[in-house]
Amino acid sequence: MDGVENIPASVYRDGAKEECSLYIPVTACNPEGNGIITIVDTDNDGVADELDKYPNDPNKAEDFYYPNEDRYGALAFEDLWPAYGDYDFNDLVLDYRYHIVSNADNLVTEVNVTVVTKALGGSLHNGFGFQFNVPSSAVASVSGTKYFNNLINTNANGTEAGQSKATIIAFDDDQKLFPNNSAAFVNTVSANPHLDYDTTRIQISFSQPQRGEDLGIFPFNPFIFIDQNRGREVHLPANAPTDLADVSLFGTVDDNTNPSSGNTYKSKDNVPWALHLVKGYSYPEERVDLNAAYNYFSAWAQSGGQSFKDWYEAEPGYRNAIDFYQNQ
Ligand SMILES: [Ca+2]
Ligand SMILES: [Ca+2]
Ligand SMILES: [Ca+2]
Repeated sequence: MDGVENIPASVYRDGAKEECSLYIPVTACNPEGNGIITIVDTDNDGVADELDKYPNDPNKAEDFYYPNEDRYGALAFEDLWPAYGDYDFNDLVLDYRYHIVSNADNLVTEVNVTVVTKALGGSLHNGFGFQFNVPSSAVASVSGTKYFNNLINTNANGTEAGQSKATIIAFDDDQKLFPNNSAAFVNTVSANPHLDYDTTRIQISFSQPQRGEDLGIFPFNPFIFIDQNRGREVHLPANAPTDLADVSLFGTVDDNTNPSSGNTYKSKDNVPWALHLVKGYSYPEERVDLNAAYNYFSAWAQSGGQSFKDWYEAEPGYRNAIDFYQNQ
């Protein structure tokens, strides 16, 4: 009608378009250019759709993972604290990954935690949790926790009641994560059938966006509590007990904890009951001492972490393969 050739739409392929207002930047080969650039920000959070990981959610813009989007960190616990026990460091073995979601102001609005429980080298019924360095009231909601017993008291927002800092109990009874287990242990005796891991996914939303550094340090003070005794907590060395820890156990049997000096969850020989290995953890066969499996663990622990900082690596002479579960 207007004398302009009508080209069928099917001619345009691979993103090519026909429109008079299309933006074409000025370049050496096109010194005139065309139109003006348009930025689409559907959720109006200040981050353009093409850069916004959540283009339809104004509270979310970016993802961050710890230790990595494709990898897990590892935690392992001994569960006879305050006694050493057999020190095979497989009583609870789990992998974790934190997925932090932040908004356009780079403030954290949501934390997603994946906990993969791999091995239970004991018969006690232990629970697992972690703690942020912000008040319980900073949390809006918690979902995905697994409670089997009538042990954990929670606030309306899903954090644990009676805690000044936001504390999330992921599960209250590790044995019940493996309902089909008929053996005494889970994945610590090489001769027994290997059981599928349990994966627990927890989502925490904050009532107000939080500065990442205010939440604390990865992996956010993880801990177990032993055999349905909520106060019998075991944390990583130099980490603080929660408000519900039974302080009367400190300094008893093999433990040398003194919270006022910050020296917590270590023995008189500087030995811990919890391990954090950000690159993952190969653990000993049931009742095999960690010191037999890893030649330089005790030198590392007794030096206060100064010698053999890479004691867990698979370097020549570092490990004794026969001492590991399924020679992993
Ligand atoms: Ca946006
Ligand atoms: Ca967004
Ligand atoms: Ca064990």
